[in-house]
Amino acid sequence: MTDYDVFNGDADGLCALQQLRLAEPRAAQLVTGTKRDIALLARPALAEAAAGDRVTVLDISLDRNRAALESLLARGAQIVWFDHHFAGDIPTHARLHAQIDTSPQVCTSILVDRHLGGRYRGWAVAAAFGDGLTDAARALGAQLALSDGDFERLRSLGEALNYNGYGESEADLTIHPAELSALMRGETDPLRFAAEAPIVAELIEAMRADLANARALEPGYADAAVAVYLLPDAAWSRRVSGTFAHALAADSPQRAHAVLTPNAPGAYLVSVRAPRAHPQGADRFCREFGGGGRSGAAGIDRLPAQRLDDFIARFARAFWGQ
Ligand SMILES: [Mn+2]
Repeated sequence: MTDYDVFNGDADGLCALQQLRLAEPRAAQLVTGTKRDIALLARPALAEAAAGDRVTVLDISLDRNRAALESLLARGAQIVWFDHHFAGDIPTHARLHAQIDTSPQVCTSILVDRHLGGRYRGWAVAAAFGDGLTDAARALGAQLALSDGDFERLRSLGEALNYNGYGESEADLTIHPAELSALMRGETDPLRFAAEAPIVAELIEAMRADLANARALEPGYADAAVAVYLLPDAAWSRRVSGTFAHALAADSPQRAHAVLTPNAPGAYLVSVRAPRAHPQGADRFCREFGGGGRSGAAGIDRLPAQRLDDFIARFARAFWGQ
């Protein structure tokens, strides 16, 4: 019998697994990757999973893993699934136990916290901060009698664990999430982990250094209404692009921003943020280039380099609500 722990490589996935394995220790095979790598159930590591094997799946969309799930069920595996992403129809099956809740103030670690009756709640608070659910993190932490300083330490831990998941491939990450999970294993107190584990200070420093690199760049194009930044072809660029776009939007709420990062030969990954003051139109704009997203924040997966000038010209001309 083999156990598999399949989890998104961000703060939420890590902290969800942390709580479950504190409650029920298992020497499972870990299947994880970058934050953007969500097709985890189709990994070759699971190809042999069959009757008697137990598969725990955390913080990845059931809908995006449906075919692999059906195949695992057909092979007789037992599956437990916690998640807050779009799931579509959840198959009814005696060997599938799914706890899926897509409400906006919930993350996977909060669902696991509920399942365990709040036994390892500090880890769920860190995860909620990492997923950007500040209000949910504060509400959950209110039951723990945390000081303001403790809240800040859990926030910084959650953000650092989350930041480590960003990158185009596993080679871009400061530490592989499976290794990070192994360092966390057995620790009941996230505040002690934050204070004592050297990896936490390393992750916080990596995030600070990446952002400082990005902030040192001049925009490739800027006027009163928009700014476009072109990051160099480097691992730190691929880690920082989304965080940098977020920081720019917070700094200049009247401006629309685009951050372009080389992610393949002759192509860019593009993060677009509409002005914070009028968070409209980012998705519409990105669809012109085959991308998508939400009205305030959207993106393009592969912008061919030969369309760069056209992109900048149209971005500058687009109506951003001013
Ligand atoms: Mn999550």
